[in-house]
Amino acid sequence: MHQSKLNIESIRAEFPVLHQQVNGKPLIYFDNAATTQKPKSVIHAIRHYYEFDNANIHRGIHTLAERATAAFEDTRVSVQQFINSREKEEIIFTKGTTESVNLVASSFAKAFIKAGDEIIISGMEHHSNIVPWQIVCEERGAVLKVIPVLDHGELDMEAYQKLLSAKTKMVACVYVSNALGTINPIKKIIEAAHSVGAKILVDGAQAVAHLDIDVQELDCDFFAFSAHKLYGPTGVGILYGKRELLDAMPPYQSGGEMIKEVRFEGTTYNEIPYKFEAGTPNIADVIGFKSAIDFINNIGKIHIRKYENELLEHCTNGLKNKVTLYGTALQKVAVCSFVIKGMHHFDAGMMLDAKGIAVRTGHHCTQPLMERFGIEGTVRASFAIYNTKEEIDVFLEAVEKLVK
Ligand code: 7TS
Repeated sequence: MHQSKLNIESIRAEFPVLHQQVNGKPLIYFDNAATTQKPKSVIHAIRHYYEFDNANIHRGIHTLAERATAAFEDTRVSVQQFINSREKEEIIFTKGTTESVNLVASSFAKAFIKAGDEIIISGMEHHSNIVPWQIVCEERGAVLKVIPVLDHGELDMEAYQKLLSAKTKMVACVYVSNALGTINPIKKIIEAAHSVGAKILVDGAQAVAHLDIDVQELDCDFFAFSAHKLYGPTGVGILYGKRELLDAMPPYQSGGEMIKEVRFEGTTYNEIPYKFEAGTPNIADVIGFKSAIDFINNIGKIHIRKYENELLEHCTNGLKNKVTLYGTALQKVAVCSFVIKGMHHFDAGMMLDAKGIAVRTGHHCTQPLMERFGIEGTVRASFAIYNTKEEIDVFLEAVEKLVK
């Protein structure tokens, strides 16, 4: 579909938050990699649940409990279809990518990682895909290896091949970098991990809103993401895992819901996914998430990708000769990360905010990556389906003034 065929104005009309002034200027929201805004359908679904269906799930036989349970489980099926997992039981609700990674790190490690084993991560991971593995290594005497990052913000695939060995038990790698926008060759990374018998966790937090995801086609062992980065609510995350692994892994948290039978002599655990869903979950927001998936499906990822690529190209061309861009890989999502010569990124962020423009500044929870480039942080503009070229023009003019 050509840009003119996507009706961006009617898409924008779905997002109440966009229609306001900030510091006396129309809001320009370019912090979508941190979290996206929510369409009315998501807000309404959450509100509807609290106004009509609020009840705890999986345990009551009364009507409200049945309605709440059905809506909650409907989202699981939507997610299953959205990422094409074989079974809906392979979809586990967590509170975000961070919790999904922690679940795997903690539980997979207990079952499968021993002293001397090696875990590989990349040099462009978000802290949430670094620190849990550092803790695993400390606790189990395993060794952490890191795939280096090349100058354009791409992974050094030759170096990755050399890091892999029979000792590698887990590769945990980001699909799309939040700080640079790089789309990593994840299929090759997965195949290489499997060729030495390692398992692989893909951090899909920045990928799902922009790229088609088919976990069976990718053949990844685990895939983690957060609802709030794809027009859904905060406090909901997904962990996809292959059944045979999830079945073999011990519970991550324990309490209600995750048990089959509790006796003081010993407890048996529930089947997946419930084994990994202890306690009352974030029912309202899980239900709201289904509307976010519907929103994306109604537009179509292919159209989203195409339109966002136009925004990326427009912004990159405008910034190219004015600032230092970080992340110039050939394959990118719509993220522009840059530094203005002689100006601290925080100051740039504050001056842009004064013009109603919301960008992220700092290290983006990727301190080792910033260190790799010898910087403390960047200014990051990241785009979503409701952004426009006109907004980018206002932004470019503001950046131009800062450069001068
Ligand atoms: N992995 C990646 C690649 C991310 O971009 C983020 C969040 C996370 C993991 C953690 O997700 P959470 O939902 O559990 O917090 N990234 C960002 C960001 O770039 N700016 O704010 C949050």
